[in-house]
Formats: sequence, structure tokens, C-alpha cells
Amino acid sequence: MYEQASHALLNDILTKLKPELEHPEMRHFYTRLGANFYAIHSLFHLLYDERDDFPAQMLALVEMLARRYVERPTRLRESDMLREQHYEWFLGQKWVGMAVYCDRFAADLSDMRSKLPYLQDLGINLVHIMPILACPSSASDGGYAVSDYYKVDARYGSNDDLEALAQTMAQRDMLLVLDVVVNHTSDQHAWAQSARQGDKKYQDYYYVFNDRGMPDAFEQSMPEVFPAHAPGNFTWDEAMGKWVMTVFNTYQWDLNYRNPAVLIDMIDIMLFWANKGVDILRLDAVAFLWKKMGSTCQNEREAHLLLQIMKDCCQVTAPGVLFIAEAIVAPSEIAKYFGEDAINAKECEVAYNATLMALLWDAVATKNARLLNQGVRSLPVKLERATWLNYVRCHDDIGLGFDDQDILSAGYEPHAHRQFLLNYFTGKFAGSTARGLPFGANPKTGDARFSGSLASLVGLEVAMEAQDERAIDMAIQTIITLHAVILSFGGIPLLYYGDAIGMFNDLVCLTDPNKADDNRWVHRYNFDWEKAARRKQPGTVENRIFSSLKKLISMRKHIFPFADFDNRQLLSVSNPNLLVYLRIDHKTRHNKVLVVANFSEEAQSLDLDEVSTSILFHRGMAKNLVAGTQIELVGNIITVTARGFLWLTEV
Ligand code: OTU
Repeated sequence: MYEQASHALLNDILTKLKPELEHPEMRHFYTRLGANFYAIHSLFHLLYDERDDFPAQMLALVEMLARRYVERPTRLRESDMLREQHYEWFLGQKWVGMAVYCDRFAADLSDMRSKLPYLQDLGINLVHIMPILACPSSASDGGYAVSDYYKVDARYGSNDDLEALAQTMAQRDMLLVLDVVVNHTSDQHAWAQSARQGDKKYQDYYYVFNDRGMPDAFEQSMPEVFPAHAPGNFTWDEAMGKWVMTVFNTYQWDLNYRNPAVLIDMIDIMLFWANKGVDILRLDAVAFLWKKMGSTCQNEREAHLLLQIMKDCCQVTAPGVLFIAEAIVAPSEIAKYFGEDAINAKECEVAYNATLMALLWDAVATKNARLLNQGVRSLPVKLERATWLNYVRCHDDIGLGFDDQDILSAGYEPHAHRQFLLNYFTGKFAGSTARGLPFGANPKTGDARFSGSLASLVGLEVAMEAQDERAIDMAIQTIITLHAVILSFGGIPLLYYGDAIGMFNDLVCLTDPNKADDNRWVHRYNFDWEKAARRKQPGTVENRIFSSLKKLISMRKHIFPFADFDNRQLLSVSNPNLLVYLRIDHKTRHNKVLVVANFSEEAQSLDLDEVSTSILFHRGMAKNLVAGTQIELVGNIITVTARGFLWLTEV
């Protein structure tokens, strides 16, 4: 695409815009449009050039961006300007997040406000409220099957409640994260309903086929996301008399982004919620956005182009808003969602670090850090102004998405190792105290995943039943050390509600016929406020976990080297039980923190001579940041307790 062509098209569009979109207040909008239009046009050209309605679609897009800008509240426009000035604002170490269900953590959206003090007590200032948009009462995949993108589901409250919550949170300097389910709609969505009634315009919003010809051809190369409870990628719709692509559940219809109207509508939806005060949009299942015959229909180049257009458009209307990419894919693919072939983040500023998450679970099961070290070493380099969302647990199952090559390098056989992990976490392995449930087992591929709450997976549940004090200590230590890693690794740590008070699996939910076939519900419990109250009673398990995490969170906020500026160095050490990395203050380059995490159930020692080219402790003294004590380094050796960790600095 030539810049001249872009200028000509933009000028043409500007003359056609409605007069109310020419208001003097629009100055910033037009500056940003000018800056981003060439990129938007080029990308649109790459995807939709052959279409006759190309110019009309471009006009529709720009008009929509302008309309949403006109509507954008002053408070948010001001915040956009500030964030543009401090464009690295989200890379700082001050942000600590948590994911919650507004109806399981609180009663509903308006009640969420009364629960903010609990979150703030822990130090949380970024809250991902799990899907709240209108969806069917039964078949909704936990809200990931949306029937109306412009409406909060009545069960959770109203759009006004959401806006009020966003404002309260802004006053408290807390960020609000909301989902936009970009890949599919519910079969109850108006678009799907119209398609069903034979409306050609809306059949074009989905992938629909008259017979099995195309579906069968697609199936040749498409993996299954839910092989156990929703096998296959297509569903026969009786009313429509056609097959429809449904990669996830049968009631989740995949949107067809070969149709630009779908893209424009989805961007409109994003900006609608941006204008309600949402700071960060979590884009669900982004790897699946583009389907191509003969491919896995994941991580296609066009999926990246779509995200780039979404980002560029958001940049024009609501530049303060960030995107989180939810792409639980191979390690080498994840980092591409920051923006392929781009110098700065040109897709999503934030991406789930599913690789680190899975590696941490490997270390829990193997009780060593061999694969963890290998995997962290292979983590792709991020772009500038891009950051990880580091997490231990979330609302989904845990997939063992490591690289086979890394498993081999760590000294294991990939298939057998994955089988071991599955057995370990489902409690089948001798001596395992984990209480996970197998999820989405696929006998065809040998792929294995599991569900379960953090406390149940690390053996706290079993230990407490057995009243085994040593095992209780070990499980609590494990919970704390896993968090010490995500808090210090570089990126935004995202805790999962319930983990800070050690909540167990909720098996009762599986008696609900709507949930029985999807055991991810066991870790989507109702938050236990009585248990939470025990966090204030010294000596209780809740107190031990909560107060430790609270302390670490508050410390993180003051440790500059923990900001994420490509300032982590993984250090190779000979003790395979340890994960050791250095965090360096990107500004001064002097201030350094050495992080040492021990995954063994025995105390371990680290020979500091092995890392002395990276950090030198003068006069044989180091400072243990968390304990606030000075340590004498006898023989330059340091000891880390069983399943413990250290954040060390020079004295
Ligand atoms: C996402 O999940 C959501 O987090 C899930 O809760 C939804 O069921 C799913 O999308 C469909 O909306 O798409 O890119 O359990 O890891 O499905 C990865 C498997 C996803 C999830 C996977 C994931």
C-alpha cells in the first residue's frame, strides 16, 4: 500500500463524514487517525482488497471510530492523554491483578464495590471481572457464549452498574479488565438467530455449510479444543438446515472475519466498553480468529493482522486502553500476539504467560526446576512496551503446553513426562497428594490437561484432612513460592480469587447438570467469606497464606527492578532444584535483586560463586528483602528452605 493512496482515501472519507463529526473537540481524534490510518488501510487492504464494497467498509469503519470518539467521556479522554504521555505506564511494578467472578466473589456488580476493600487489603489494583455480558442461563461456557455484546447480563446488574463500578475503581486507582469474546457468539445471539432464519447477511457472519464436504475437509487438519465434552469443530443446526463451525462448544458459533462487517462490529463493541470505563480488554481465544483450510486454524497470519487493525483502531479512539491476548498456544507462538514483525507492541500489549504457568506446575510435580529452567530460557524475547500476564491459576484447566524439545533437553521423554504430570496432578501417582481432575483428555493425540484449585493441586486439601503439619507447611510454602515467582518475574501478576485464602475444589458444582460435563467448574467456587475472615486470625492457614502474599505484593510495589523492561537475566546454576534469576533496575542498572526459588521438598544451597559475574555480594553479606535481615554468606553459599524462595540484594 502506498501512503499516497492512503492519504487520498482518507481525504475522500473525511469529505463524506457527517458534519457532527467535525467538531473542534475532534482535534485529537483526527491527529490519531492521521497517524494510524496508513496502517489501518494497509491491513484492511491485505485482508479485504478483493471485495467490491472495500471503500464503503472503510468509510463505515472510520465513521464508527469517530462516533465512538464523540461519545467518549471527558474523564476517559483525559486519561488517554495522560497514558499517551506516560506510554510505559503499565510496565511498572505497581500493578497486581486478580481475576474474579462478580457473582461468585460478590453478589453482583454493584456488590463488587463493597468487596473492593478486601482486594485492596491484599494490594490488588487490577481486577479482571470474568464475563458479565448477556448470555443464555444454561449453555454459556461461563459467560464465553455471548448473546448480546452491548448489555450486562441482568443476573449481574446493568450497564450503569458497570460504569459506576469503573468510576469507583478509577477513583481508587484500580484498573478494570473486561472480556471481549471476539472469536464466537452464542447460538442465541441475534446474528445467529437471523442466520438461522435464513438471513444471508448474517449467515455470512459465521462459517455455514450446506453439507459435510467442507467441514470434513476442515476436520482433516483442525485439532479439537474440547475433545471430551464437545468433540468435532462443526455442529448441525436443524432450524437452519446447515452445518456451522463451532470450535469450542456446540452452542458457540465461530465468527467469520473474512467478512469485514464482523470486524467492524467487533471493534465497535470494544470501543463501546472502553467508553464505559474499561481500562483493559481481554480478548478471548485470539489464536482462533482466522480459519484456513488445510491448517490447524490457529495462529494464522491473518489472525495477527486482525488484531493489528483492532489495536490501531483502538489507538485512534481510546488510546489509553490496553489489550490482553488470551492465546494459550505453543511458547514460540504466544509472543507473536504482542505484534508480529513490529518494533513496538502492535497487537496486544499484554499476553497470558501460559508457558511460565505450565512450567511452574511441572516444577511442583517433579520437585525440581529442570524443565522450568529450560522453558524460561526458551521464552521468546518480547517486544518493547509489551508485558506478560504471569499467573499460577486461572478459571481454565491447566494444559501442558511445553515445547517437546525443552522436555527432551530437560532429560524426559515428552509423552511419558506428560502422562506422569497428569497422573501426578490427578493423584494417581504414588505419593501424590494433588487432587486435580483430568480435563479434555484426547486419546487420539495423547494431550492431557487437568482442573483443580491451587490449594487442592498443591496438596493442601489432603494435608489438612490428614492433619499432617509438615505437609501443610510444605503446601503453604509452595503456594507462597509460586506467587513469589509471578510477582518478581517481570510482567503483571494475576492472582486467582480464592488462592490467597487457600480455597479447595468445589465438587458439589458437578451435580449441576449444566456444569457436570465441564470440571473446570470445580475451581470456579463461590468465594468463602467466612474463610476469608480467618485471614485476620493469626495461626490459621488462611492467615499464613494471605499475610505472606499481602507482604510480598506490597514489597513488589517498591522494588523498581521488578518493573518489566526486558531486565531479567536467567542464571545457570548447578543445583537443578533451583530457579535463579536476576532483576536489574533498568534505569540505574545498579539496583539488582537476585531471585532464588527452590522447588525441592528439602532445603537446598546455592553456590554464589556460580552467579558472581552477574551479582557480587560485598564483604560476604547479602540482604534478605522479605525477612528484612542481613545474611552472612559463609563460604559464599546460601541456603534456601524447602519449597522456599529468596529475594536478595546487595547490602
Ligand atoms: C478461553 O479458553 C476461555 O478462557 C475459556 O474459559 C473458554 O471456554 C474458551 O476460551 C472459549 O471461549 O481459547 O486460546 O480450557 O484454555 O479454550 C485459548 C481451554 C482458549 C482453554 C481455551 C482457551
